[in-house]
Amino acid sequence: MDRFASAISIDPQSIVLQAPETQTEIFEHIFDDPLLAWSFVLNIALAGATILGILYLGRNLTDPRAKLITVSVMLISVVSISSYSGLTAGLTVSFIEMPTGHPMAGEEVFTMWGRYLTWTFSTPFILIALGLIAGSNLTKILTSVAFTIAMCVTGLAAALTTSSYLLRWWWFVLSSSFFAVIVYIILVEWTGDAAATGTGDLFRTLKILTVVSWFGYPILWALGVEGFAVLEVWMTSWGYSILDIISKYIVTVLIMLYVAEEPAEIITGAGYSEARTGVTATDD
Ligand code: RET
Repeated sequence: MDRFASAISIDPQSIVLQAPETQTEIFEHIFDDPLLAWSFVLNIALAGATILGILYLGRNLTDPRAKLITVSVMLISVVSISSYSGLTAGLTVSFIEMPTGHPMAGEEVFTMWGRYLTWTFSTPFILIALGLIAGSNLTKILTSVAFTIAMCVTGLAAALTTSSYLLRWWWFVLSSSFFAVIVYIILVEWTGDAAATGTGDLFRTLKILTVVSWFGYPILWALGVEGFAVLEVWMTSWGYSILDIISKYIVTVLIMLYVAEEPAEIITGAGYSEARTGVTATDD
């Protein structure tokens, strides 16, 4: 034992033995649980298939705005395939010791924190695509993007806080209040914008799929190991994976089937997009 360790009477060996699991051990843990592993691998396959589908459906696009929507939906799956690769590799998951008060206090809990991190990059592209379909303006689109980033980062903080059970839930409340802003923008602002743009029918379907599936995420967080620990890890993981299928791939396919036709509403609709309007020449 060296002088420092003996002074505080810790056996250096025990420190080594209690060190966090290595990435290889986490990787093996994931593949020892086929249900968990499959919830990741299925999404890698679906994200890849969605990217190929977008390339196919978007192959003849000429309008720059239709292309912008296409790039936006493609980035959702680009982030997703990377996110699930990180989870599968054991790179973005950890065992985290829960604080006093948590139902699994003192235990090491398997946390897929990479999900919350990567939602920070995927959800903005979902909202940009939805806002563009609704024909909304830059202010509302950027507001929704800023709030979704805030929601995901505070969600990540909720998952990673180990000092206090109360603070975990405080982050959850903060994140939920940012989520409320997004729901308001989708349900009120963009619903009105879409009606004016002429994309109301498609937007109604996208809105229902989005709002219903997005509400599932905080519910799973609260019921899963991060929150009340009512659900097992593989159940939470499949829950998130299924929500991802609805909120990302199904929404993407619906958007692409519409955009591929380059309908007038999304490329030229009258009075439709302040975001699209550049500097207008004045008559003088
Ligand atoms: C958290 C926990 C804290 C409270 C709230 C949450 C909401 C998460 C949402 C996630 C949506 C993710 C999507 C991902 C697609 O790639 C962070 C779970 C409100 C709404 C659509």
